[in-house]
Amino acid sequence: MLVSVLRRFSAGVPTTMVRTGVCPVTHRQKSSAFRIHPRVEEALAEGQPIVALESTIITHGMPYPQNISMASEVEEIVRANGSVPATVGIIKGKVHIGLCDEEIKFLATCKDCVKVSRRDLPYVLSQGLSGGSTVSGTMVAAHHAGIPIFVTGGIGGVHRDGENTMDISADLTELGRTPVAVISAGVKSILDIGRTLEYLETQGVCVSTFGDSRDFPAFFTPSSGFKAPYHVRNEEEAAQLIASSLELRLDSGVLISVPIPSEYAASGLMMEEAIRQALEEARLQGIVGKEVTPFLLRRVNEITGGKSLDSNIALIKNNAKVGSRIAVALSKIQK
Ligand code: PSU
Ligand code: MN
Repeated sequence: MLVSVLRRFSAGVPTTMVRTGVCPVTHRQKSSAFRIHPRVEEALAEGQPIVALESTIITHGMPYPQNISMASEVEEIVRANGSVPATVGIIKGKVHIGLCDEEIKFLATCKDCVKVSRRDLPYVLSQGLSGGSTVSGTMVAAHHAGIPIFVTGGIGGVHRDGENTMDISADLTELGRTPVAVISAGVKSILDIGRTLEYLETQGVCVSTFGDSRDFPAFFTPSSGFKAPYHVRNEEEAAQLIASSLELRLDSGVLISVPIPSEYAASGLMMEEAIRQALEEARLQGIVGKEVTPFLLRRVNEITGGKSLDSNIALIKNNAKVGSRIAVALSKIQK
């Protein structure tokens, strides 16, 4: 207690008064590549539950203004369910862990923001650029700060035809090398879901669904036709799974897939048709590399007349609720 009080005073910021939404007057860390928001620092020092959130979803995954309202609503849901939100993003060459409202607005409206995965971090920092962190970039930051839980919508995976193009998201290798638990709604069917699960197995990632079924979710729809190896029935079981992974010091991540609530699920057939068309357009236009996922997300949303975006937002909010409760359960185990 005394230590944390002293820490607060030495930071020069009365951190109990601020929430992550408020811009800090100062950060304690002056020289490192990272900037941890005082509210997140306080939560870390006191062992409060924290949920990391990504920002490529803000910069590249959703259009303005839905991206900004989604980002602040998701933070609010995390708070309402007992955890401190820590949205990660890169602002002028620093990796921020915990963004204030102004910084989220900056990312939501910037035109030249970079999509930042692990491999992009050194360049973006050296050039003082700004960007949204992907699942892999966010895991690097969460691990640096010591945040074991991270909520997103969907992770990247093995792309369709990936066995020829070798287009396999860095999210999968990150899950294999970084001990952070990722709560997502499974893998989008723009990807090859079967090969994605195979690749996660190769990487040693413990994959589990959340709920009574082992049906691996396909983002917009609650099941993909593939099974996860395991399922956890509730937040406590999920927290126990994460605690065991940390205890083992495996240095690899855990993937917990939460199916989209059925009332928000999109028609699988409609999504499949939109995805088929978007994939064909990407091929004809020669879209490759890191542009593929943002292109497909945008086109699928346009083709479905915004229906995919509605489902996308609903499932992220649901993941935020579940993830925040898992973080609360984990912090009780760790006390
Ligand atoms: N899936 C979504 N929305 C997203 C992404 C994936 O439904 O915004 C983003 C995430 O940040 C993810 C990244 O980490 O795309 C994966 O990109 P790539 O396929 O290029 O690895
Ligand atoms: Mn790729």
